[in-house]
Amino acid sequence: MGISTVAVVGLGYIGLPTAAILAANGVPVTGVDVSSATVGAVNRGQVPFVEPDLAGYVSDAVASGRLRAVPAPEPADAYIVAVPTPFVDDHKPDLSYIKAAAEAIAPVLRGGELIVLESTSPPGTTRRMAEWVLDQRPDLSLDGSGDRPVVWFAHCPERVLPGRIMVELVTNDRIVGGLTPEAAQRARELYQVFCQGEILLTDAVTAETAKLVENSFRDVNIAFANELSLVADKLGVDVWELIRLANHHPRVNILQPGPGVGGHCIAVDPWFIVDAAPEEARLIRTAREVNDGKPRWVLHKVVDAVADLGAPNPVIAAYGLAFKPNIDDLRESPAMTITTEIARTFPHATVLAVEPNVDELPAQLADLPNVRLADTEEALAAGQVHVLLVDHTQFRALAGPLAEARVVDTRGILR
Ligand code: SAJ
Repeated sequence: MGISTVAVVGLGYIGLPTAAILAANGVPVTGVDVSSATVGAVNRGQVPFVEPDLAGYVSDAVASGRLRAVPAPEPADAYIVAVPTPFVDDHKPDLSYIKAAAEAIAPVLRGGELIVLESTSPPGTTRRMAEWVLDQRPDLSLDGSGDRPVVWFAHCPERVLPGRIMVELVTNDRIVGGLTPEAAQRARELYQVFCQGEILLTDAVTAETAKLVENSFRDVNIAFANELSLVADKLGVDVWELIRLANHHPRVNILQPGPGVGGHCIAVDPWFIVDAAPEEARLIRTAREVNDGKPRWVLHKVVDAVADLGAPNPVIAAYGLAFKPNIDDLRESPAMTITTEIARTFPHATVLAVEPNVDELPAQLADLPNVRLADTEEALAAGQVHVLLVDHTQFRALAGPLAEARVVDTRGILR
């Protein structure tokens, strides 16, 4: 077949690294994004978000002429769709970005192209994407029927861990599910350009479900740890010690409790399974509820600590806003939710938000009159109640200074 050119639709956390790694392997890539700011930034060789090593890949790819950002799809041999799949009210998946991508690609197809959906998607979405394309292009087909040229559709879910994307893009195994076996084969050829892991072929709906299952597996396991933190608190047991000891059993491996589960993947994807099989996915739903309930429980602990302090205008220091350690990503972050709720619950308090990975507060917090960004030294000196929300490496040094302080430690940093 030969894939000489690739278009990556959606230059976000997945699309831009994928475009850059393809370009680094010699493939001419157009990166497509509806945001003119993103198109402009990429064409200047800049990355609009923080991800280790990505900036170097993007600036090299643009400088070599192999990566070019454009506002709308241009003809290519293969398309990779990496657009958001959020959920709307009642945890229903919102496929509008995929539909918009499909409808933007359809007019430039000539027949013989491969279209790969990478966005994490509910079961059946690759088929719907194909329908959206072929509805616009009845002159093309899935299988050559009626002598119409074929377009090959596949799903290849991204599985890279934010913070390690440029490494895991190369080393992780990939699941490739085709709407037809030949589509899967062709998608494998595309991913072989940069993926050194195993490339496992299946059908599209199994690939879609596998990705959702991976993140649900992690969500259920984190929920177990979060539930244990509530149980241990009730029993007066130290949950970190409890888990450390239990994990000495050869077949036990409990994850770590925290303030809740954040990010745009693990807190979202399990709902796609619940939506697809609401009667059956009882454990998966409950895990989501347990994890989503954790910020409220932490807030109660802060309320108790402030009551114990008894000051009318307390200074509350919140350490960490990101959704996990050592990144600047604040999306769906339980630390953001908790800090916001602390400020709203205590309008007469001063809330010092410490987040070493950002230069300014996001609007959600900046709009609150009693919150400001502070550094660790100021928070340690002025804080009367200290709430540890993210285990950034810098915060490990807090165990000493906070040993005698009034602390709500959601991450076991003081241990
Ligand atoms: N967390 C805990 N306790 C733990 C582990 C994690 O509370 O023991 C929390 C984190 O603090 C964070 C959330 O869970 O708030 C999610 O963090 P994460 O590191 O588990 O995962 P993500 O969201 O950064 O990336 C996940 C990965 N999926 C799995 O590990 C199964 C990644 O491989 C996926 O590519 C990514 O979702 C995605 O894009 O779907």
